[in-house]
Amino acid sequence: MKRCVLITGATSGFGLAAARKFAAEGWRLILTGRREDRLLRLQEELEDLVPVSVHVLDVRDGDAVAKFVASLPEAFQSIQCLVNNAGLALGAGPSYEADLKDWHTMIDTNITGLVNVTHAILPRMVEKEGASVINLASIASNWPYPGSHVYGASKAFVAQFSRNLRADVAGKGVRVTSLEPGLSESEFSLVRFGGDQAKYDQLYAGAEALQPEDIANIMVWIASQPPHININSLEVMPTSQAWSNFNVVKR
Ligand code: NDP
Ligand code: 8X3
Repeated sequence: MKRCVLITGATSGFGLAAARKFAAEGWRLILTGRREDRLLRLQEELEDLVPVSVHVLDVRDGDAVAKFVASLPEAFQSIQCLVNNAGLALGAGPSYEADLKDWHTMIDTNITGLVNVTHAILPRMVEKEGASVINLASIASNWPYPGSHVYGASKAFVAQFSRNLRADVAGKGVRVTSLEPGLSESEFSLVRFGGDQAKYDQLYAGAEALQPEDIANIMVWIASQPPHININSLEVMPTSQAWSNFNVVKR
């Protein structure tokens, strides 16, 4: 039987592009997100290519995650790849001006949500030779920058959680990857800037940012490696992006 991938956050950006790319490679799809209209449109678009199962799911809700997994149709119960992609940043200002609710939402989504889904799915993947967990971390996992505070810290959790999972599943057939993209053009920044289109346009103008399709190609490449290869972490930036000098603030 063809392989099956579960992608969280498939209604936009990386997750949407990944759904299309995995489908083009013949993978069966389990797609989740909160926006049902987009899930249904995507199902309609892809179901001529491969079997597609869509589920409205807020990853922050542990009970809903457990129910979703328990209710998976039979043809979708054997999962070879989990893409833990659902996530967000809220706000780009300094920590001392941040909204505490935004911090909690990032922690609940990027950490608790990812943990909820992993806890529900990983036991089903153990002993499946060549299975893959691909966790969406970020360059913000590895490098500090002003305004990253809780977002970057939540992604540092994802990167370390990935390494720790990998230590546990060694010898169990499952690969784990921390995928760490840099500047990428998607609704991510609209969400982060509270819907401010002008700020979004300014960020990406002339930046030649990574596109969701670039990341989707990398995801499929990771999942398609021979079973004896584990890509532990993969940090990817657009060529236009690089490190800057250390900041010295003179008073
Ligand atoms: P998008 O905003 O385009 O997509 C985010 C996806 O996450 C949407 O499908 C959204 O679906 C879903 N999502 C958000 N909150 C929840 C929730 N509580 N429950 C379920 N689904 C949720 O962003 P990207 O595609 O760019 O980002 C995808 C991942 O990659 C994120 O984890 C992000 O942190 C990470 N990343 C992004 C980078 C970038 O520059 N764009 C760079 C590095 C990492 P819905 O709203 O329908 O629920
Ligand atoms: C998103 C990339 O640089 O905006 O994770 O934090 S960055």
